[in-house]
Amino acid sequence: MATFPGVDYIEIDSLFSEDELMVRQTVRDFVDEEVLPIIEHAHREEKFPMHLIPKMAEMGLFGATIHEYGLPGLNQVAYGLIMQELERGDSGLRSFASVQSGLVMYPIYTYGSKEQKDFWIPKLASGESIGCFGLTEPDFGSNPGAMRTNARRDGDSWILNGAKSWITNGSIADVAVVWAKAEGTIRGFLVEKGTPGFSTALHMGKFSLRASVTSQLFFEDCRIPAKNLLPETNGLKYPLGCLTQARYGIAWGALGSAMGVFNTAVQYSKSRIQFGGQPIASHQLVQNKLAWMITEITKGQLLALQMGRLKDQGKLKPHHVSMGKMNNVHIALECARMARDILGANGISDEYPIIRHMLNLESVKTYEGTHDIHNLIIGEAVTGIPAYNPPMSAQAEKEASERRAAEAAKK
Ligand code: TGC
Ligand code: FAD
Repeated sequence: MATFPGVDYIEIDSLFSEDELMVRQTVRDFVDEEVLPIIEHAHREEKFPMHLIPKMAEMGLFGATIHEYGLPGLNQVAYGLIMQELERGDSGLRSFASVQSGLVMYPIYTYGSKEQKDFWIPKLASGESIGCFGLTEPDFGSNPGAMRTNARRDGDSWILNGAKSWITNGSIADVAVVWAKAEGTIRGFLVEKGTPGFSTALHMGKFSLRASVTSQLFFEDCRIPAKNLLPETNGLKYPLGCLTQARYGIAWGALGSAMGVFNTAVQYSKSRIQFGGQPIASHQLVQNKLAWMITEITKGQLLALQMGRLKDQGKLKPHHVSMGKMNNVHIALECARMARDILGANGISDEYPIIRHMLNLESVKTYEGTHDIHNLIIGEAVTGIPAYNPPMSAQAEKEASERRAAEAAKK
């Protein structure tokens, strides 16, 4: 298997430290040697490659930026490069690491009690335990603030009721970080596998992120010990704070997919001969696509790198991260579509990685805030005007009210 050469058009590598490059190389080798040979099969079979978890843990890929508990304490750029290389393997692999690190270890480490941290951080870092993050609900995706899942205090416990949907790792998780309205405010709970009243069901039939487990979570009078409440959480900004971590990782990760498909398209176009012996790479229309791809990848790299440097200085704002997530996923998806085109019929075969990346990126465009929600976040930063919930016209208000009345009558 040939080693991935990377994509570096304007010597961006000179902006990384030796340590950052070393981390990248370690994960790059892992992906070349252990992920690429098995990922098509995992994708076909709709299975997450569980056997890779111990190796990823051994490399320090879970909670890599944490300085305590014997973890590597890497800077944010090195963390981003890890995400980039993992996603070059498969978005599902990066998703697993994003959720474990950014959406489970981060809230426990940042908002948890000392007991919660001491118990869970080592287990999650070693891969002995797997975590998931439950925010989205069947009726509340882009607008999680309106969630229905609720928790009521009962003596030394909280009683949890509700449902979460589209939860990465949901059915394989040992601990779920679940967000619920607890007596009026949104709080985080650690729900352990096997807790009576807690069940899960797989979302089957996905044509995207097939090598990733996605589940629904159900809570029916589920009794959670009070010690499992994340004590520092008190409002929507706490789950949104976790999303900032994961979105940052996606901004880097999407570049990995883009680099993977670009590299495949260059190689293929140089060896594919049509019309009189010329490789298709010699045609201007094909070169135009490759030029667009490498230009956008290069701009995306600079955006991700600047975000990382700002994050290390404590200056990165959520609306900066929105630009990175939105732009880099968008260009990665466009690169995948162009690469698919360049490969002709072979572009739709999983003998090549392109169609898999292309389908995966459709999910990545939607999760962690859709492309359009990030547009609105940037729009709010620029204008100071939130446009998520514009006032309805009198006619639309009347129709919505009639719809609600009809639904209520049906029930
Ligand atoms: P809004 O009033 O704007 O904000 C409420 C409070 O939160 C603060 N805040 C943030 N804090 C930290 N990080 C962020 N990214 C933040 N965004 C907002 C904000 O300052 C405010 O603080 P305070 O002190 O005033 O209370 O809230 P809103 O209800 O109007 O919503 C705004 C909106 C639409 C941007 C937000 O709801 C949103 O981001 N929606 C998208 C939902 C989303 O991204 N869901 C992702 C679910 S997890 C997932 O997809 C995992 S995929 C994992 C994988 O497999 O990789
Ligand atoms: P909706 O919110 O219904 O949006 C539908 C469309 O309407 C989108 O195009 C959206 O941009 C648009 N829209 C919505 N509101 C507005 C508005 N105000 N203005 C303009 N357009 C708007 N969630 C978790 O909590 N944890 C997970 O681990 C997790 N993993 C996931 C894994 C996968 C594979 C997928 C596909 C999703 C996952 N999600 C997870 C859920 C994901 O975060 C949501 O799907 C996402 O937030 C969008 O919500 P929705 O699907 O309900 O779409």
